Amino acid sequence: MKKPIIGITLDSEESGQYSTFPWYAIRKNHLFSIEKFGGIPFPLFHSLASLPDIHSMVDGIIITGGNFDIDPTLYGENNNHSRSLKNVRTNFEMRICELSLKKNLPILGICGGEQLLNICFGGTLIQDIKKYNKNSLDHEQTNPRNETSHCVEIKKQTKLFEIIKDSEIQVNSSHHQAVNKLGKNLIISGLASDGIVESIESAEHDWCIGVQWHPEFLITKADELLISSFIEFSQKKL
Ligand SMILES: [Mn+2]
Repeated sequence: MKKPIIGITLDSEESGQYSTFPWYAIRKNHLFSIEKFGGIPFPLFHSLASLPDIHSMVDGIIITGGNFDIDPTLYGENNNHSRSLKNVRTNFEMRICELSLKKNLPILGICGGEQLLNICFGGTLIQDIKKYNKNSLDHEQTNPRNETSHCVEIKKQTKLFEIIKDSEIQVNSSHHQAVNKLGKNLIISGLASDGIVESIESAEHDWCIGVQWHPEFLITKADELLISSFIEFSQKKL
């Protein structure tokens, strides 16, 4: 049986550490978690010129996050609290997301990728959680990221609940922004105890889910169920 090819977006840096020239990067666990559940990861470089060809080759898309923010002007706000921007990357991810939604291709948005999904559907972001609510949980956990740090309530009658089959899960947390106004035709499927949105999904697509945590670390059973469902669905699209 042919394995599904999973397009996964890369991070980029202009200079430093690996090379003084521009380079791409991705954590190994992103790729190996795809492989573990039967997919072939296909890292996506940020080329709009190659986008239509690349897109016709993949069976599912993962939008990853990184240590940067999405330009708030994309959701109609001034840049109040954002950290560094990566506009070439964001532009590429927005285009591939739009194309994938049009083709009803399975999409998993992880962390910044979940936030990008919300913007793609016309939503907005909380630009800085601590400034928005000083009593919020610490969503930038200080313990290692391969451990959990807070719990998420999963709403019943959502696709995510159908997959995870649990109404309360433990997750890791590595974000200073979050979904604010929800995009059109999206559903909130998971909330932290401070009310911060932790997961969203499209009501009009077969498999389009965004999670604020990092399931690629495969810390919990819920992480495994989520990645395996995504790969399984990408397989069905073949
Ligand atoms: Mn969190």
